[in-house]
Amino acid sequence: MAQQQTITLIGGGLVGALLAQQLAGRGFAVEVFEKRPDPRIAGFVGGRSINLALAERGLQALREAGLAQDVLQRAVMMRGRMVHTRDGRSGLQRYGVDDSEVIWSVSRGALNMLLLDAAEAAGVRFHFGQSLVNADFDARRIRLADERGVERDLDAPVIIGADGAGSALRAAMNAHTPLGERVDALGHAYKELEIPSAGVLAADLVGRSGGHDQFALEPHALHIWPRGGYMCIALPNTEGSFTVTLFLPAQGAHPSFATLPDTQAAHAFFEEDFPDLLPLIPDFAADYEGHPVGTLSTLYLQRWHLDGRALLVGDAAHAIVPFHGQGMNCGFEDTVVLASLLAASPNDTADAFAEFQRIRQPNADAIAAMALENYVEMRDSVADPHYLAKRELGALLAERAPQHFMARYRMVTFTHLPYAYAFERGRAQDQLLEQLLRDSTQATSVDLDAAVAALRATLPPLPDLRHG
Ligand code: FAD
Ligand code: 8R5
Repeated sequence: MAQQQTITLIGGGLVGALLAQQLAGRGFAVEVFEKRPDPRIAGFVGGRSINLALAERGLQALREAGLAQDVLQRAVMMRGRMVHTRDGRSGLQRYGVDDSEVIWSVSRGALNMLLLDAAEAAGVRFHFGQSLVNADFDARRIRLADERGVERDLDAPVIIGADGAGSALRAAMNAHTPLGERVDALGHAYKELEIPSAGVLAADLVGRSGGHDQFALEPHALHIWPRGGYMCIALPNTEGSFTVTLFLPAQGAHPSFATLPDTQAAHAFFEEDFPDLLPLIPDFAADYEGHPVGTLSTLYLQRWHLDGRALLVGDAAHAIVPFHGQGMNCGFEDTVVLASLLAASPNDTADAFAEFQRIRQPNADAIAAMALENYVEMRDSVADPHYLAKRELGALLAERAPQHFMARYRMVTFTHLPYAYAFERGRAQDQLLEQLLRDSTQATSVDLDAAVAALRATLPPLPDLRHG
């Protein structure tokens, strides 16, 4: 690069901060405008400990940025799903074959601050409390507002929007050239509640919950209370607390958020449906009343960029429902692809942006679809005998013919195979499992030699999974 090319990034959240670090490392001058104040000074907005599941795709991006070890040090390993049934029993369904295939619970605030430090160390300049208001793509200028609402205009020849699901840059781009935007509301919403560390809970509860010293529940698992049309989940935090999320229809017949308008109704509902979970949430009423109801939708765009002038990445381009725990992971994977495309053609951003969309959009569409499907799986199929038989047969096939069978969840969560490949291969494998289980209701009564032969005859071997 003869002259250092400037890239203006909108949003210093998870994807913006990681992308900024990678672009600065490749020689770009990166200016980031972030609406919120610097969380390292102001404390993370929201204050509550909110955690996210980090899986292999996100971890690989962090490895390439040299940050994986730092992040893992503060993460809690989750080996599988701990399913809590209505009868009060619980059992662990491992996500992978062993402890090399686990996911990690990380604090959003801590992760964001670590990424900001790393980006700054790489030379990125952050401007906090600066919100994008509008953009003039023909004049190549952006309009920003500070925290008092005072506006100013700035030159910005190349703009990347990492400003999240409600992206202001997307709105500005769409006003210039329609992006073909479609937002599919799920119709379900969520509310976060907190299980404090066991030290804070009453001693009798600690005794009853099995005596994990600091944790009120098994810490090394993602907990699910599936209840058919809805569910609760809980992810562990490093300090021994858990963040619980209730997922429920927004409107309609009981139970929905509409039929649980106040804490009394919600408390009665938990007593009925989550009796083992309720005693672990001592501030139930305050949490339920104080925390907002979050909405869930999938965002589809026909266009992610305006030639070489502006591009959307992360949630701004492809927000998805949370049920595969892949929103951040997918956004982190975006940053690796984009940074390498831009490094390869720093002076032809139009080409890099077009190529980015060409590579990433089919994969974003695939994870959007799989995330929707995983809600059904989490909230009810985990208790369905046919589903369990398929899962068991799949595990047997994976053991016997690892080159030919890998559960879709494992492809998504523990490999770098493109999401679109995992989606397609998962469908083909599922068809075969359905066929094999047509005549027998139990995995153990299937002739495994014949099943493996059928598998080898119908499907090509999986790609080489050793990652470079
Ligand atoms: P964001 O993280 O939303 O960052 C956008 C940034 O842009 C913010 O800092 C915002 O302040 C800033 N901004 C917004 N508007 C403007 C503006 N006008 N001007 C300037 N700046 C602006 N994903 C997973 O992979 N695993 C999980 O377990 C998981 N759990 C989740 C739990 C919750 C409660 C939620 C809400 C999401 C979860 N996700 C998870 C999804 C994940 O959070 C997102 O996919 C990820 O944060 C996307 O990163 P982003 O940088 O694109 O957007
Ligand atoms: N996001 C997750 C999974 C898959 C778990 C499994 C699911 C909360 C708002 Cl709902 C959900 C998963 O199939 O056993 N891995 O990671 C994270 C999830 O929800 C996050 C915490 C969430 C948005 C609220």
